[in-house]
Amino acid sequence: MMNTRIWHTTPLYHRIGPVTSRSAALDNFGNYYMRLFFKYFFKTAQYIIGPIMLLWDTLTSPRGIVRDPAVQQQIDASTDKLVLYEFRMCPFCIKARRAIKRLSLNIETRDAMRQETSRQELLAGGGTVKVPCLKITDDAGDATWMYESSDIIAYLQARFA
Ligand SMILES: N[C@@H](CCC(=O)N[C@@H](CS)C(=O)NCC(=O)O)C(=O)O
Repeated sequence: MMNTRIWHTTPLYHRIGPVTSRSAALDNFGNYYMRLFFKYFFKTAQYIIGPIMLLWDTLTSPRGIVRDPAVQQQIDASTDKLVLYEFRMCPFCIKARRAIKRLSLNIETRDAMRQETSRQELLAGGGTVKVPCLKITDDAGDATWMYESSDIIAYLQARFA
C-alpha cells in the first residue's frame, strides 16, 4: 500500500532515474548527429539554392533610374565614400545589391567570404562578420558600419532616391 502511494506521488523523473541518464546519453548522441546533419544540409542547400538565386537575380535584374549626367556625377562623388561588404550568394546581399542597382548607385562591393583582407576589415571595423554591411565614411574620415539589409536600403533610399 505504502509502495503504491509512493509510486503515485513520486515524480516521473525520479521513478525512471536510470533510464533518464541513458536517454540523456542517447540525446547527446542524437543532438551531435542532428547538428551535423543540419550543418551539412544547409551548406548543401546553400550551394544549390545560391546559384539559382544568382541566376534569378541576373535574369530579373532591376532597371536603374536614369539621371541627368551632372546629377549622376554628384551622386557618384557621394557614393565614393560607401563600401558594401557582402557574400555573393547571401540573399540579404542580393536584396541590397538589387536596391543599389535600382537606384543606379556606383558603390564598391567587397566580398567578405572570398577576400580575407575584406573579411578582416569588416571584423575590425564593424565588430562582426555579418553581411551585408555598409561602410559609410564621412567627410572627416570617420566610418560608420551599418548592418541589416533593410536599414541599408532605407538609408540609400532616403539619401539617393
Ligand atoms: N537580418 C540580416 C540577416 C543577415 C544575415 O543573416 N547574413 C548572413 C549571410 S546570408 C550572415 O552574415 N551570416 C553570418 C553570421 O550571422 O555570422 C539582414 O537582413 O541583413
